[in-house]
Order: sequence, then C-alpha cells, then structure tokens
Amino acid sequence: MKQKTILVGIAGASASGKSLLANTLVEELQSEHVCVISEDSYYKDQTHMTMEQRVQTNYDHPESMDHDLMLEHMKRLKEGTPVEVPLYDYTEHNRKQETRKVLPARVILIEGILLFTRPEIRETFDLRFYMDTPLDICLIRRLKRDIIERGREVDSVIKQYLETVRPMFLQFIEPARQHADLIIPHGGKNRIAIDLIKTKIQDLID
Ligand code: UZR
Ligand code: MG
Repeated sequence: MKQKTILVGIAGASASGKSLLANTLVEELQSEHVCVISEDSYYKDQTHMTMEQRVQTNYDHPESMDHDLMLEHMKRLKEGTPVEVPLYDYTEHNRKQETRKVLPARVILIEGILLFTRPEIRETFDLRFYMDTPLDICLIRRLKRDIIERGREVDSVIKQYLETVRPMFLQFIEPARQHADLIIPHGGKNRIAIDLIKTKIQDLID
C-alpha cells in the first residue's frame, strides 16, 4: 500500500527561524523521506512588471503569494504526484525560469510567513507549528540576512520593515498563530523543540 504524504507547516515572522528549524530537521533526520519547500517559492510571477513596480509590491501580504498554486501542489503531493516548485530570485523580485522537481516524500515540511492565513491551506497541513520569536530578535536577524544574503542596504531593510514587515505581521501573521498545534519559542535552535519534533516525525515515517 502506498503511504500517505504528511504535510508539516512551519509559520512565523520573517527571520523568526523557520528555515533554520526546517533545515535542521531534515539534516538531523538524515532521511530521504523528508524534504522542505519554502512558501517564498510561491511569490507570484512578476515578469510582466518593471523593477520600479516590483519594489512596490507588498511581499508580506497574502495577495503577493500564488497560494492557489501552492495549495494545488500540496494536494498533488498528498495524492503521491511529483510537482514542479517555482524558484524565486530575491534580487530580481521575481520567479526564475527554472523549477525544482519535488517528489512526494513521506514528510514534506513547508515553511513560510503566511501559511496559516487561508483556511483551505492550513487545513491541508497535518501538523502546524508557529515560531514565536520576539520581533526585535527577528529584526536584528533580518537586517543581517538581507544585507549579506539578499543584497540589500540598511536603509532599505529598515524602510521595508516599517512599511510592510511589521504592519503585516500584526495584521496577518501573528493572528494566525492561534491555528498552530504547537508554538515554538526561542527560535530555530530550540533543542528541546527540535528533538520533540524529530521524534514525532520519525514516528510518522515508521
Ligand atoms: P522569510 N521579500 C522581499 O524582500 N523581496 C521579495 O522579492 C520577496 C520577498 C521578503 C518579504 C518577507 N518581504 O518579509 C520575506 N518584505 O521576504 C519572507 N518586505 O521571507 O520568511 O525567509 O523571512
Ligand atoms: Mg526563510
């Protein structure tokens, strides 16, 4: 009998440690049965827009996500069909031409800021986690990350933080915390949380 794919959602503020937690789980479980998809991969295609228009997009609003495509992929993975996940380029603020083939593993972790905002999507997850990292810690991490990894200037990170990141966190991300099965404090290096989740996932794989 074909085994069912288990979908795990990890939501929380930008730079709260979602990717770190997801990647740590995959690394430590060392299993070909577990893989990660980032919600960032599903930012809408903006090829038709100019760069000036693209920087105006509110990337912290649910509207910026192609959640229809993400939901379709989640359903297909559950049915056991491989999907072509888009790749995203933060420098171009656009979807890349290439895609990444994701096979229906036993456990698929999806991490992203807006995962629990839409009922159909959050109900499609088998397990829902929320990273409850204080916003000031997220901001420090975000400043470092965006400058080092995403090619930004200090002023632009701060501007974006004040204009969209913080307000959208308060409007959409934080209220969706109530839908989580488990709330994780202290960020992506929380050893006890990692060990507990590993045990649960290992249980589901076996
Ligand atoms: P994570 N983001 C960009 O800055 N530019 C883009 O083209 C696409 C996304 C940011 C987005 C959000 N917002 O806060 C963050 N802004 O990526 C989500 N402003 O990614 O969960 O890894 O922090
Ligand atoms: Mg991330």
